Amino acid sequence: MAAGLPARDAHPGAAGRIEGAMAPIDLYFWPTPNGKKLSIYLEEAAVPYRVLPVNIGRGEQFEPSFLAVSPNNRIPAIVDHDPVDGGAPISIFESGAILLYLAEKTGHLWPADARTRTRVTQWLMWQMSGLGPMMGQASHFRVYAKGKSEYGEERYGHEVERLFRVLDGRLAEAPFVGGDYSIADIACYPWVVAGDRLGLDLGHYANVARWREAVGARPAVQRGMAVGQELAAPVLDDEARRVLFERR
Ligand SMILES: N[C@@H](CCC(=O)N[C@@H](CS)C(=O)NCC(=O)O)C(=O)O
Repeated sequence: MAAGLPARDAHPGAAGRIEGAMAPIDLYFWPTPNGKKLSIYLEEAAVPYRVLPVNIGRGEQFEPSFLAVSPNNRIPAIVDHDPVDGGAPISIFESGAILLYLAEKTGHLWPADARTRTRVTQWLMWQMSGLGPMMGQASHFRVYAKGKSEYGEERYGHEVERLFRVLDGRLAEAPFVGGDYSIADIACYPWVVAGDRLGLDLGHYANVARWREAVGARPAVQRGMAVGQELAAPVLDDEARRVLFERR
């Protein structure tokens, strides 16, 4: 546990999951779309984990002890005390890298066939480089800094709509992003849900709407989405805005 950060035991939704043979994974977490990718995956794979909250609205992501795990001062990050090679604990940052690491470790929601696996990786990278960052920018301009830049609101709003059309097209040809349900769906799902605050109308994206319902009906997804819901303030206060948007 990083000094300076409050420790927590496993989230109640994961009760009993730290009893297994595997040492619990430390999940450095705040209830944001990127954080929830990991709580969902850990719930899906029934991997024992404990949640270590990093309050990004209070600057805990800049604590040296957290930076030792996640040098980019972003959640999520993990420490695996029980790596497959039996060596020293491994720390990993970047949600896509963590999903790949855990998928390779557990084999869960990770296709055995190379062709399918490549398709899953491709859509995972699409989420990491496109959907996530562009929705982040759209949220910034259209929610947090609303009215400050018409250009920013339009530029990122249109880009998010384009990405939703791409996702909708993919889901017109397959039930899930990679074909079968996989880590690629887990990467996309919390972001598609976050699209609600951008006012995205899923009525324009019928395949995304059908997929969202199917993914959201999974009990592990519901548990993962609920992790840490008691932690975050629904609206960013002034201090959180200063920490997240003004710190240089
Ligand atoms: N590409 C990174 C993005 C992580 C990220 O942006 N995390 C946000 C919360 S969703 C964060 O920790 N922000 C803290 C800050 O901006 O200082 C990932 O997918 O892990």
